[in-house]
Amino acid sequence: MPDDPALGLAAGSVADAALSGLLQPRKTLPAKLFYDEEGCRLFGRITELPEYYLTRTERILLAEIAPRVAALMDGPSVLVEYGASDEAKAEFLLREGVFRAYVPIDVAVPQLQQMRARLRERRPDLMVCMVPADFMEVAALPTEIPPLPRLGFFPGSTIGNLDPPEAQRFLRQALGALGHEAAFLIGVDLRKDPAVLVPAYDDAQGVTAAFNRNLLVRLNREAGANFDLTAFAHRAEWNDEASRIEMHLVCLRDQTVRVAGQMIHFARGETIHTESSYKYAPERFAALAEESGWHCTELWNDPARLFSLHLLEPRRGP
Ligand code: AVJ
Repeated sequence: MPDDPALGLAAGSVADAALSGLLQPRKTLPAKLFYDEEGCRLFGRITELPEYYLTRTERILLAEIAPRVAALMDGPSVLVEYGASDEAKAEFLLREGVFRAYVPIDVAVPQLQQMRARLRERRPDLMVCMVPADFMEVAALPTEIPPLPRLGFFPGSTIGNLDPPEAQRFLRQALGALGHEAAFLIGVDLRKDPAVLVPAYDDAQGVTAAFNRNLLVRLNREAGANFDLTAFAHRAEWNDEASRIEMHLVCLRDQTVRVAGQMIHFARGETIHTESSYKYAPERFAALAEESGWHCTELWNDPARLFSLHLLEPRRGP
């Protein structure tokens, strides 16, 4: 199997990641596998759906608070974005003029390169230092970044894809990478009425269903699988106890599927859990941040309380 430089994934790693999830008693697939080329395109369409309030609401909030965040940085700084597939959200902060360097971290190398080319045109004064990596694996930042205070930026409620212990590991590691002069701006989707949440993950046009099923298309192509796409249905459900939306692929009939040389049995009604999207009340997220070495200094949300942006600073004292 060829390497996939586009996604920074080594040969066989898609198959390995898929198999380790599918061989568990409760079958899962890692959400990061969604983002092949077609997955990125479908996610782009999701962000424009009427039901998917997240992206739209966060952009409005960012436009409003960017001057305040920039002012809090109090002088020349570096912007470090975790999971940056384009600079659209960072632009709200970059145009404030306090950032001397921009450090986008993402697995998608072509996207990073396009981003750097665009920024070189528009912002020749800005140093762009791309980090082609999975944001969960970045323990230190490149040494050529100027020694200025850093603002970490993790928009989109991507942190919601991590289970709380993983989110804590991520936050602690980011503290190590960003340093004790840092601040961290994080977009977090709010806990709310399931009547609003569920349609955001099960839209009327079926775009999210296609996004979910595209995982199987990808495994058929890249992991030697032979999934019958008509035998799996999209399901989005609210898990109130865990405070998360779960996406599943529901198996519609008994079948055996080959994946990377292994035969895997699926019973009718069994599901593959493909994504969790955690939703946090503000105080829950603040508590998680506190336990991870950070302190929540500012909180913004839209008037309808759909979405939140948290500004964190390293926690001082014990
Ligand atoms: C990109 C992880 C924030 O969880 O809302 C959108 C991905 N999944 N619709 C989210 C997603 C289904 C999205 N994140």
